[in-house]
Amino acid sequence: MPATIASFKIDYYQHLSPDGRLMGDDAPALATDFEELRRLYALMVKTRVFDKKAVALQRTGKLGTYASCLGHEAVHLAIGSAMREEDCFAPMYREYGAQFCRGVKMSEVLLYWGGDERGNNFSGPKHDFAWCVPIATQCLHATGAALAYKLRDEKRVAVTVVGDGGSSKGDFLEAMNAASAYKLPVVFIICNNQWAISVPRSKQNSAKTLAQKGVAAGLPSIQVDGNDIIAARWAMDEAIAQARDGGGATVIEMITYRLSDHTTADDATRYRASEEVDEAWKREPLVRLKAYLTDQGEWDDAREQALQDEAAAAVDEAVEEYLAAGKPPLESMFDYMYAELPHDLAAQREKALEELS
Ligand SMILES: Cc1ncc(C[n+]2csc(CCOP(=O)(O)OP(=O)(O)O)c2C)c(N)n1
Repeated sequence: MPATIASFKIDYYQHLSPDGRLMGDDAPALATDFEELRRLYALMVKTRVFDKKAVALQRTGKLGTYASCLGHEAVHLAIGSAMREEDCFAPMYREYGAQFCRGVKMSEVLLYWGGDERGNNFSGPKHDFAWCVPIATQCLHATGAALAYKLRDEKRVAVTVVGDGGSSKGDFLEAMNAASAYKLPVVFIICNNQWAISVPRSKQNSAKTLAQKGVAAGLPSIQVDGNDIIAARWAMDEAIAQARDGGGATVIEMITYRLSDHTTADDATRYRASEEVDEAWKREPLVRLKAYLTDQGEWDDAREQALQDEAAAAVDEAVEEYLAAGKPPLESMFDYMYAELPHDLAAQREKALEELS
């Protein structure tokens, strides 16, 4: 009979039920920090209002292809609100809520999807990575940044997000392995929204959880209800504190649902049952937190209306700023890749400017 030399379990954390009730009696302190919960709710609402406007701009030809974050707001706000300014975020391409928390401007997100690289030159956290469209490569960037922090003896943490689909990529597995081997200050979030474009979670992997991929790398790994901001933020706080204190990396699989099309170039009705989407709307993060706050006497219709007005005004202002930005200078496409431009590109730059003048 074989001896068991290793076994593992994956814990699942949820504190707020879909109808906004606290479950169990072990909720973290955030559950009664109503000021912070209201702040997070406001940021989630602003992110959603922004998202809706961005889709509308694409539909009217004023924006390029856009990746909606509808339904992911609690995941993103948990990430952004748990990080410190000096930490480093390596996002994929739809974590706007996290980026807004870190000082990225709405107009910068619009510039990026409008095809203008100035949208990557964040006015907020200059040391954060730009959006990463190649799937999962950002995980290696985060591990690299974390290695630098460790070598320099800086108490900074790198945080990265990968999708359920992205968690199948070698880059993700290699990044976790290196983080484990060198005990690096990095947090890996798997944003499991159940779909990798048209491929459902059930066809991506037969493992019970995606979190257990972290177990193979030797990292503490958990699953969290990613539509429950209280659970998601608690998990982020714990993982970031551990990383900052020298305790190494954590993997958090956040369970959520992509309520939108993958991008504005996609039509999810072609591969996804409407019943599934209807069910997912019943678990979405904003209604859940609003119900909880209202039930606690910490939210009401007047506050909601004021917030919606404020969000609409902020988004309108960002759209105006974006539309007024004009074209970037021609030479900018040559200027930021190399410290010293190679001769052939220098010649192309000169010719381009000549032809334009
Ligand atoms: C290396 C690479 N391969 C393929 C693609 C095309 N692609 C873009 S998004 C996507 C699916 C990503 O799904 P997931 O990781 O679950 O993230 P989600 O967009 O659902 O949040 C694919 C395959 C890509 N961008 N990069």
